[in-house]
Amino acid sequence: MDTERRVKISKYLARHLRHQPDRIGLTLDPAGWVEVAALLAACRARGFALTPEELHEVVETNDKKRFAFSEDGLRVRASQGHTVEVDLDLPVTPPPPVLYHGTVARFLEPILREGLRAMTRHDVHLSPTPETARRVGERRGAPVVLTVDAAAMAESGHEFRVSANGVWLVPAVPPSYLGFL
Ligand code: HQG
Repeated sequence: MDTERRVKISKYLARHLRHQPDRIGLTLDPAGWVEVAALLAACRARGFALTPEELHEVVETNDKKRFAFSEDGLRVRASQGHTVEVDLDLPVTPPPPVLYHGTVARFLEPILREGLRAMTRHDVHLSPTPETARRVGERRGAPVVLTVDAAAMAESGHEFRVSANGVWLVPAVPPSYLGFL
């Protein structure tokens, strides 16, 4: 499969496994899973046919491992990034001492005033390295990387979780834990 097709399938899956499952008549279970067979049928019915092999290739080779199969291989879900209500059922996990958030200058004033908020997603997304955070910020313009004192946050009871693809998730980051790289 060429890169263009892979990206097209990845975007289609992200749209329907994170944001608008009902657009193609799908219902996610409470943890965000959908039967592979139901997903393929729904895609086909909406004129976006893909083969089981293509689905496997996209899930396995995705640059950010955005999707994952269940252990039995019968279900698939997005690993994070949902705007629809899901409970990914991830365990609370002690974070590394420092995490990073990539953003852009125009958001800094509200971020430093009110902290990082989840906005349309479930959680604030934090990166384990400054490089990854920079790439996240670059989606919107010249990146600005903020540090998050995750050790101090965890110490005062904030709950961190980590997605299957290594994104750290926390409901919010108060401004006092933020710093500049
Ligand atoms: C900003 C991509 C104003 C925040 C990436 C960000 C990531 C505030 C934007 C994943 C704010 C939200 C998530 C506040 C936060 N006031 N702006 N108080 N608090 N913001 O897309 O972290 O390709 O929901 O800085 O790689 O950019 O989709 O979050 O700029 O992992 O798999 O509000 O999305 O992954 O934007 O990106 P987003 P994000 P995928």
